[in-house]
Amino acid sequence: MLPHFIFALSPLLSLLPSAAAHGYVTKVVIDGTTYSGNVPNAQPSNSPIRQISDISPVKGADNPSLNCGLNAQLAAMVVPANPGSVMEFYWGDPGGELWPHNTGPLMTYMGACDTSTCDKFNGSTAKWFKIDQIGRESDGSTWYQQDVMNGQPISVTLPTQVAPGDYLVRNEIIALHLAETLGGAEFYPSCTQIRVGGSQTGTPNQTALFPGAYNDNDPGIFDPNIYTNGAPYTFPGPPVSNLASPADMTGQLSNNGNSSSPSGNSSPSSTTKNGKPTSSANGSGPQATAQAPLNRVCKLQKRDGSLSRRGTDIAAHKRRTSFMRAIRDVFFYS
Ligand SMILES: *[C@@H]1O[C@H](CO)[C@@H](O)[C@H](O)[C@H]1NC(C)=O
Ligand SMILES: *[C@@H]1O[C@H](CO)[C@@H](O)[C@H](O)[C@H]1NC(C)=O
Ligand SMILES: *[C@@H]1O[C@H](CO)[C@@H](O)[C@H](O)[C@H]1NC(C)=O
Ligand SMILES: *[C@@H]1O[C@H](CO)[C@@H](O)[C@H](O)[C@H]1NC(C)=O
Ligand SMILES: [Cu+2]
Repeated sequence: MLPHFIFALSPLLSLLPSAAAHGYVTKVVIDGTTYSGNVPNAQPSNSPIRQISDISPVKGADNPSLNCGLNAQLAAMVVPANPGSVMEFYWGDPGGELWPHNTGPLMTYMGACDTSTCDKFNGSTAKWFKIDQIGRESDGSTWYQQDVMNGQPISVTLPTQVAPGDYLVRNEIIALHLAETLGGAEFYPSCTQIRVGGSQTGTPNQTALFPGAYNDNDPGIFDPNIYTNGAPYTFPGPPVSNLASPADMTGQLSNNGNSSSPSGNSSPSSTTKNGKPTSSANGSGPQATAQAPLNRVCKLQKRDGSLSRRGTDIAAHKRRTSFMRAIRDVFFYS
């Protein structure tokens, strides 16, 4: 009985995805100036990006680490930005691997550091407002997260009317490849400390706390239809703030879709579109990563025979499902 059990499982075990393959913000580029991230669980560096303890996901919508990432620590720098500045967030892992997931939304929030400068401010009291959210591309099945997997940055334009002061910018990937199960969602928040200049007077019409803004039962977090192409997706958290709208209007340059509804759930658009970061206006820089080599972890044979990394999460998901089925079969039928 026992040998049979082990023989039945060993080929499946070897197919399970590595638990180590997640990620962190390796660098942030603000209006062309690059700031390296703090490598998780290493000596802290001079960076505006708050250090996390591990590249593993934050699990559970009420986890305190939903604030700025796993056990996030204050960062040393507060770096300059302006209303309308473009911030690009690069995700990877400490070994240089690209982001491994392709299913789920990309969202960005700001929260004023209103009781101290951001290098001393505890984000658990921050009043966050959403400045960007993107989900599936216009084909209805590919998520923009696929672009992150391809090495693209998440590019976000700061609100053009935002008032001066220190802010945390919370860039978040939610990986939903296991979201058919309650509690399966993986949260990856990251906070960067910025000091906004200028003399605008805009204030957000609506704010939220982290944790607090999400619930594990939210339709965009526990989503039995996550693998249904074309299924509507409901972003979790508050709607995109009133402040974000003007900036989003300027962020649509490379969006062939030419859509223009900056508020609402479907297409605020200052983030990566069609595989091109909206901000690399002259074609150099980040865009050069568009043809990044295929990641060995993620190769997948498409029906036409070419290799694609799209669907990796679906493949992993199906492997897990067959793994569970194998266990069930061993226990119930052998
Ligand atoms: C913020 O405060 C909470 C609760 O006191 C604490 O657990 C957390 O470590 C603090 N975070 C930072 C970055 O200091
Ligand atoms: C804030 O503004 C956004 C964008 O216009 C809108 O969707 C949202 O409903 C507003 N919230 C409140 C509380 O008025
Ligand atoms: C975007 O749509 C507007 C209004 O329909 C149109 O005038 C404009 O030419 C379009 N721009 C592009 C780049 O397609
Ligand atoms: C284009 O990018 C290069 C390299 O980053 C930079 O030196 C140059 O000034 C940029 N040109 C424009 C027009 O932005
Ligand atoms: Cu992961």
